[in-house]
This record gives sequence, C-alpha cells and structure tokens, in this order.
Amino acid sequence: MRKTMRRGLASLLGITLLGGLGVATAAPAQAAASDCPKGYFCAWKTEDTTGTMFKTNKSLPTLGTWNNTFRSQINRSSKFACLYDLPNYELGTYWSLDPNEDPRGYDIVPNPHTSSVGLVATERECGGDAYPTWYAETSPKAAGFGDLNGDRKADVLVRDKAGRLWYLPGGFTGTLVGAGGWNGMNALVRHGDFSRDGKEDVIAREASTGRLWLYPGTGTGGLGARKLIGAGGWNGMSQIAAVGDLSRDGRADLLAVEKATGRLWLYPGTASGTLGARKLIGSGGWNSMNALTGPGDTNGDGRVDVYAREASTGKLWMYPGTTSGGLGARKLVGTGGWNVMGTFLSVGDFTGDGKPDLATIARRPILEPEHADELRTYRGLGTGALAAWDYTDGNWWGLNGAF
Ligand SMILES: [Ca+2]
Ligand SMILES: [Ca+2]
Ligand SMILES: [Ca+2]
Ligand SMILES: [Ca+2]
Repeated sequence: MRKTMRRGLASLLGITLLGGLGVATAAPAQAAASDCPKGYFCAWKTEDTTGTMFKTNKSLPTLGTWNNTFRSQINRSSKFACLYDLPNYELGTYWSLDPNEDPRGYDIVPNPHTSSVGLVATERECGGDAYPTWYAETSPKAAGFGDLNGDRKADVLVRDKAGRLWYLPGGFTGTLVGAGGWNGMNALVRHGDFSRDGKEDVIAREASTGRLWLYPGTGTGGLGARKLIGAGGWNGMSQIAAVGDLSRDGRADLLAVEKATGRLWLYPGTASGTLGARKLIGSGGWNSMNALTGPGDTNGDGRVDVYAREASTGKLWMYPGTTSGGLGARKLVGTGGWNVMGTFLSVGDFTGDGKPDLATIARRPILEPEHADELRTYRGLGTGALAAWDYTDGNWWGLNGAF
C-alpha cells in the first residue's frame, strides 16, 4: 500500500517553486540551475543553486557527504525523482519531482533532509510497486474469460503511465508482460480466447492508425507476437467491449458502438481467430451510454450479458443476452452515481462463489486528482444485480488503465 506521498510541495512543505514566475531567471547567481545537464537530478547546498553541484542519473541509496544537505534542486532527468528522508529509499517521508523540469526554475528546500534519491519511471514507484495489488479467490468453475493463465483465479492487466503492461494474477503480485509502447493504444480489451488455442488473448486498438491488433495469450499471463485483425477505421468506434460469446457459437465476440450513428455492432469471433462480418444488434441510441462492459452471465441463464452506463443519469443498466445472440430488455442495476467510475473491470468471478462480479476504478473527489483513483469491488448476486461495494483499495492511483 501507498505510504506517504507528497506533491504540491510548495504548499505542503514550504518549498518555494521558482521559474515560470519571472523570479529566478534574471539573476546571474541563480542561472546555475541550467548547469544541471539534461538527464540528471541535481542539487546544491545553497538555496540559490550556487556552489558545488551534486548530480546523478541513477538511483542512489545513500548520499555520502551530500546526506541531508540539499537546499536547492532540480530534476532534469526523464524519470520521476523521489527524495527520501531515509537512506535506502525507506518510506518515511518523501516527495517526488516530475520528470524534465524546466531549467529556468528550481526548488528550494528550507530544511535539508534528503538521504536517498530514487529515479523511477512512474510516480507510483517512489512509494511502492508500479502495479497495484489485486486479489482474487479461486472460482469453483472456469469463467472462460478474465483468466489469462487458466487457474480459475480472475486476473487483471494494468497499463502504467510509462506504457508498460503488468499482469496481476490475483495474489497481490505483479509481473511485467509488456515492456513498453502500450500507451499508443487507445482501447484495450480481453475476454476469452479469440485465437482458438484455448488461451485468453488481448485485443488493442492503435490510436495513430485505428487498427485492431490481437495479442495472443501465452497461457501464463504473457502475450505473444501480435496479429492484425482490423485493418483500420476502428477509431470510429466510441466504445469497444469484449463480452464473451454473445452469438452463442462457442467463440468470443466483440461489441462496438459506432460514434457517427450510435449503433451497436457485434463482431463475431471466427474459427480462424479473426473477426467475422459484423451484425447490428442495437439500431441506435448507444452513444448515450459512456461505458460498456461484459461481466459474463450475470443472471445465471447461461447467456452472457452486458452492463452499460448511461451518461446523462449515471445509472448502470444490465442488458441480458438472448437466445438469438442479441440483447434483451434492460434492467436497472445501479440507480445512479456510476459516472465517477473511470474504468469497469469485468474479469469474471473473483469472490469465489461462481458468479461473475464487477470491479471499478473510481475517481474520488479529492484535491490531488492524480491520486484519486481507487478500486471498488461489487459482488455479483447471480440475478443480474450487484451487491453494494464491499472492498475498496486506494492503491490504484496513477495508472493508465486496467482490463
Ligand atoms: Ca488466473
Ligand atoms: Ca461468438
Ligand atoms: Ca445471462
Ligand atoms: Ca462472484
């Protein structure tokens, strides 16, 4: 869990932030901040960046003669700089500086106290792991989705702000499964086995091209070499949601809402692991829904269902899958307030009762929006409805998506 995090340092710690205010740019004595080379964190024993300069481009567990001496500092590295009161990055008090600070300014530290410096890819890593903690009970039955390694524990994939992908198998741990570049994707879904090898896969939409890519799951949480399954035009879809097998042919399908028309389309999975000819399953009005998610069979009739959030009301609706492979008359599942959810996480049954559940990442109304996100879990009741949320975890801030 997150320990102490400090941002907005000027107000919290009495540090004066110069630069951009026309304060520190003119005086020659203060021009030394620009002596800090790009790629480094630098500090001085004086309040005005004069005198001997400390610099590092890697993390340092101890600071030797520089221990507790930083009075002014700047982070010109491409990483977040974490400044710890204790050596060895121990979590007492610490604060973080954004990457690539403007050398026309710097930070003043009234009371020098830094004893170790960390340079990390994401702000989360100043205080812990890049990935959050996820826990799932073992389900009595295989859900057919939400389980990349087939152990009947619902798992989660998380994208961090550095564009890496982490696999969270459900026991509080995480493994790196995507080394980078995932920030180029503007939609990420997985819901079962598209490539027909018995292992769950990931589908991603490339923002710059509107292409749809299939990343075949390796069956252990990792992903293999990608394969193009949509040549373009997918940016015309406002929502893409995996739903499992809605068309009832044994192959996982994809739903998409067409921005221009508000139509809901089903893209059927095929025997070859590609998408077949699309089928209209909602003739219009779906633009009024600003989230779609496929939690599985929520009402126990053997057919997968869809949850949709209505933008204007913040209500959550359940659309039951029908025998003909479409969606039936909707039922209200959440009476309001669902617009605070940034992400819907449908990964099957994580409470271990065999009924699919729902998790969300909610944006709390707090002063520091970058730290606002928390996980909430909703137990599925097996009737299509959800219990009130019964677990929340504030460790889910500072990420760039989960699915
Ligand atoms: Ca699993
Ligand atoms: Ca299907
Ligand atoms: Ca159902
Ligand atoms: Ca459950």
